[in-house]
Amino acid sequence: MRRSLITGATGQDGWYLTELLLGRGDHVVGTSRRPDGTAGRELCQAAKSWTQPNSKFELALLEPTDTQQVDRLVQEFQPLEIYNLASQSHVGQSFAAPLDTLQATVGSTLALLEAARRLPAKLGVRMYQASSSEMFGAAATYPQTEKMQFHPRSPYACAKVCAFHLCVLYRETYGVFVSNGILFNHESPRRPVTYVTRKVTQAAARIAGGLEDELRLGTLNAGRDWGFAKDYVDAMWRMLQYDRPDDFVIATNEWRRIDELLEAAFSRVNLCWQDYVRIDPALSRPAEVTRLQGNYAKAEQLLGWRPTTTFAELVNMMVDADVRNVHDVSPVRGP
Ligand code: GDR
Repeated sequence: MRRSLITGATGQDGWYLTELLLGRGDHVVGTSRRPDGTAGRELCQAAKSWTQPNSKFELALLEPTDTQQVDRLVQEFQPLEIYNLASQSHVGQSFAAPLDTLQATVGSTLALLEAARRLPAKLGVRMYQASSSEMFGAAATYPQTEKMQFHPRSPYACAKVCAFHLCVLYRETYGVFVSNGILFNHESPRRPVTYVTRKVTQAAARIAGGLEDELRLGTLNAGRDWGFAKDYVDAMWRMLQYDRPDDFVIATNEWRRIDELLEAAFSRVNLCWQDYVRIDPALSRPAEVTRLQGNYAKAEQLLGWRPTTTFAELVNMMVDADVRNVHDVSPVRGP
């Protein structure tokens, strides 16, 4: 049985990746800081239905920045594939907690790189690093490719740039097979409501259901390249099947402004977003990234990867899920 390790398994991507790997017959160990919390319980429950006769799932407690804990788990489990998804992944919150963000992102990456390089070479471990389009930040040209310079605009992005370069360093210096996935924004009905897409789709559903009467956003003056998270975890997996480690942009080649997101979501429930959306400066960021748009040509050429879901299909999927579950979750107040 192939052994795979996923750190930060209870997040959106961890769910889709666990599903993919269990479907392929892997023995998956997912890690979380709070495996007994709601997200952990829900993931374990869902994993039962994804587990095949030949696959297996366990959720383990792990502090991903604790080098000893990480090393112990890696040496004992001896995974063939490691997916490092653990991080403080909210860009807005990174301004309020810059040091925590840096420590969580850089510390977890370094701990895994060290553990991976100490594994016997004959095992041939391969590691995936969750790098981010936020590293491009204030980039002046579009669309963004693997060759472009980084210009981070948040503590989150600075931390991701550092982790990215650590991976390149360990690849070049110690021969660790580690690939950076420079993923642009990727969303789904499993996205937490603290991110703008889900905040918008949930608000559209709640307003249509008469449960809310306004949506507060930090700014409309930004746009992103939004894809479907399930497509993006498939790209992670493909990176580790490729014959050499490398860095790949994963994106859709298209970008949409936030007002286009609002239009798509609110029109799905026959509402006019201009009647409900208010700008709240308290929700804006000290520094903003106004346009991210990726070019996935390299991933298509080398990995055979391309996105399968359009922006309109993604938004409709998310709004429809929020309409179905409109009474299940409470609205988000913060950014
Ligand atoms: P992002 O995602 O920062 O791109 O990072 P997010 O959805 O948080 O923001 C996207 C854009 O929307 C603007 N915005 C708001 N955002 C939030 N969350 N809440 C608001 O009320 C709001 N109003 C406007 C933001 O300012 C921004 O311009 C995501 C994360 O998943 C990262 O971990 C990942 O690395 C990148 O995507 C790729």
